[in-house]
Amino acid sequence: MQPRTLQIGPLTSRFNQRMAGEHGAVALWQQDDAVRFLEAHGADFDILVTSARFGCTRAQLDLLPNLRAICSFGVGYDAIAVDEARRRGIQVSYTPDVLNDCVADLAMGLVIDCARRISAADRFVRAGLWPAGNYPLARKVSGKRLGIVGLGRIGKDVARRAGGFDMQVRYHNRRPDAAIPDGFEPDLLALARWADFLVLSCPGGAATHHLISAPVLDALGPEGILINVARGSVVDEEALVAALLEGRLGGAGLDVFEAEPRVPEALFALDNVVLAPHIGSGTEETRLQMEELVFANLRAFLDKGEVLTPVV
Ligand code: 8YV
Repeated sequence: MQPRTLQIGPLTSRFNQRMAGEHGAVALWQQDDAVRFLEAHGADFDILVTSARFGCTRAQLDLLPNLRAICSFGVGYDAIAVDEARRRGIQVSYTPDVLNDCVADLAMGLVIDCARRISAADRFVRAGLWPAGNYPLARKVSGKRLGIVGLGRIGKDVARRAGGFDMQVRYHNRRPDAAIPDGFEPDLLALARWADFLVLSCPGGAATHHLISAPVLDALGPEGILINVARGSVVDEEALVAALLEGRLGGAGLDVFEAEPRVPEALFALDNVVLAPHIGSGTEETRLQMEELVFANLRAFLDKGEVLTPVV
């Protein structure tokens, strides 16, 4: 009997139609009451398709007693109850590597936008303010000091890009990375004190929750700029807003937020803050590659009993 697939939330219409057409996936989000549906039919499903955004909670897993695989669209899996999945022997796949370039590109774009105030300058011109006087001087990027929190696949691509701007790069990890032995900074506060830009590219989840605390923000200081392309949960957002409003932090480029898509409205008026709606992997090319990798993982599980890119 064909294993039964449940898709937990809508992705692109192309993805949704393909998953329904190729795998007969049932759309949980189209049910009148998702919990009632899982209580009544959860035992029917072998495979769950989800994303970094929709995840899969422990409570949802408990209502899927016969699940054998979870295939997620995205590289972050902090919204998936991975420990419980492992305990039950459920394979979990994600979509690493295919989105590294786009997320790293966005990180550097936010560095440059924040330092040179490009978005703010665009608003200045559109508001008709240029005839009244020149735009204020901004800050240089090339040759400055860039700190990276989380030197994983994406962090290494950020470091490579920063080298192209002749930037000095140091990083904070749980341990030094053999590929880049120099530049390891075991003390996050010391890295924040050193850096002109602090780029967050670490995983989300309990281990990094509020890792960027008020003391770290104060160490980065009134000349420092925070860039977050990781997860909103990595930053104490209340402390971040206070530091920006009180001028204790020089600026921020943010693609992720603790309660997204809700964003602290106190940030809206700040010209030293760039706000993006979680678009790190949001390009046609990359999202198509992520989609293909989800389908390849699902196909590999069905044909050989093993996903291709498991969360380890
Ligand atoms: C999401 C992301 O995948 O990959 C991740 O972890 O945060 C994004 O690329 C995308 O927003 C769909 O949920």
